[in-house]
Amino acid sequence: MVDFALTSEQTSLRDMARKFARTEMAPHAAECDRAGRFPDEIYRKAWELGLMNLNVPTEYGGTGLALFDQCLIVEELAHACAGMTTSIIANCLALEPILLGGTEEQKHRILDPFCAEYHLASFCLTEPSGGSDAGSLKTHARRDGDHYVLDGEKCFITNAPFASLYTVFATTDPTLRHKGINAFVVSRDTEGVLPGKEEEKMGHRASATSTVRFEGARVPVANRLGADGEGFSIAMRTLDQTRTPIGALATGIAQAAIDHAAAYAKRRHTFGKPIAEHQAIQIKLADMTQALRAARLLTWEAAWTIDHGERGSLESAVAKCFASDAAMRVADEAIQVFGGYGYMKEYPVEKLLRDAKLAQIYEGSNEIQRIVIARELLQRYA
Ligand code: COS
Repeated sequence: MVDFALTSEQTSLRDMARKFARTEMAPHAAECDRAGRFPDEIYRKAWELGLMNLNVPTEYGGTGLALFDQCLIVEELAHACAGMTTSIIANCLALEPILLGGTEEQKHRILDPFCAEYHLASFCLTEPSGGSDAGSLKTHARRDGDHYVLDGEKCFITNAPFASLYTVFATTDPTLRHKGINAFVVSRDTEGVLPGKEEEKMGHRASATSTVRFEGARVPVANRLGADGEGFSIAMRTLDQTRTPIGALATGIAQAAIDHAAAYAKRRHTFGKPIAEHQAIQIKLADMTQALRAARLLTWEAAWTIDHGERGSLESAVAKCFASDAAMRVADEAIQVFGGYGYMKEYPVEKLLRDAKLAQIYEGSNEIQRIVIARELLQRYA
């Protein structure tokens, strides 16, 4: 039976995340956005409350939540600030390759100390020469005895300036394309690991993004995840898991846009009555509500599918793609409801549009999501 009712545990989790989002994150969202400030103190509090390593099982020191429950939390956090949420959930993305490809020894050796304290990790796949064509990455891994030597550059890496650990994808032989790719866990302390300066971004300005250069960085073979050449599969399986929470993040942005637009529509008067009483505004709010509810349900369906042991490539791509497109439309309409005020930084809705835009790009652009969806669909007709 399909049941849309949350359990009492899920309701408590959602309420805890909502309280944290509204009391700790929202009051600082505008200031961090304006200044491009990385609020480390808020991320530390999120870790203290168990809101950070959501996907890591408790036996390795994480929160150990099902994907569905992670999505409930992510939507609440993103309602307050999508940028902060990106930095809070970046550990889930960076640690997922260890959960998928690591041995028991690697999981305990790497995750136990990492999760026992407040630490940040970054997922290093994208490169300056191409993000969508992940199989063509150029960062090189040369085997040298019981080490690999990494050389190359990653870009657009969330939390990279502040991370103590990186999961890095590199190739031993670019001519092999995806079959030559390996995944490595690299400590920030390693000589030759060089995070770059923070990028100035359009949105998600409370999150830090930079390049990471590897110049002869020596990584023990013991830190390779999976078998030789398994790195691409680990990256793809990671993204299957982590695209669904991006659907939840986009849903949180859309919910915030509707909350702001509906409240404003009830207090703003034109032609002698609140604009909420004009059908032009009601139609906008109705369309925004349809998009929001569909985004949430597709996200929940994808999370449910993966929690029930399926790969969920199609479902997670649908959720991420639909919800981020929906968030973009809903944020755009929220600005329209606010009129000229919506275009002003003094009001909260223009930030939502800037934040929604990234959800259409990162963790695989929405064009890539459509490729994944079409390939998965067509396979079913083979
Ligand atoms: N799970 C497991 N294996 C997968 C997989 C998945 N979800 N998707 C693909 N694979 C496997 C394929 O089965 C194939 O394996 P075999 O060689 O054994 O047949 C291999 O990986 C190569 O797959 P494919 O031929 O589909 O690779 P492409 O080079 O065509 O690329 C896309 C596929 C476009 C889907 C991939 O490059 C991609 O996801 N790009 C976007 C990257 C991204 O999201 N970046 C954001 C980084 S985080 S901000």
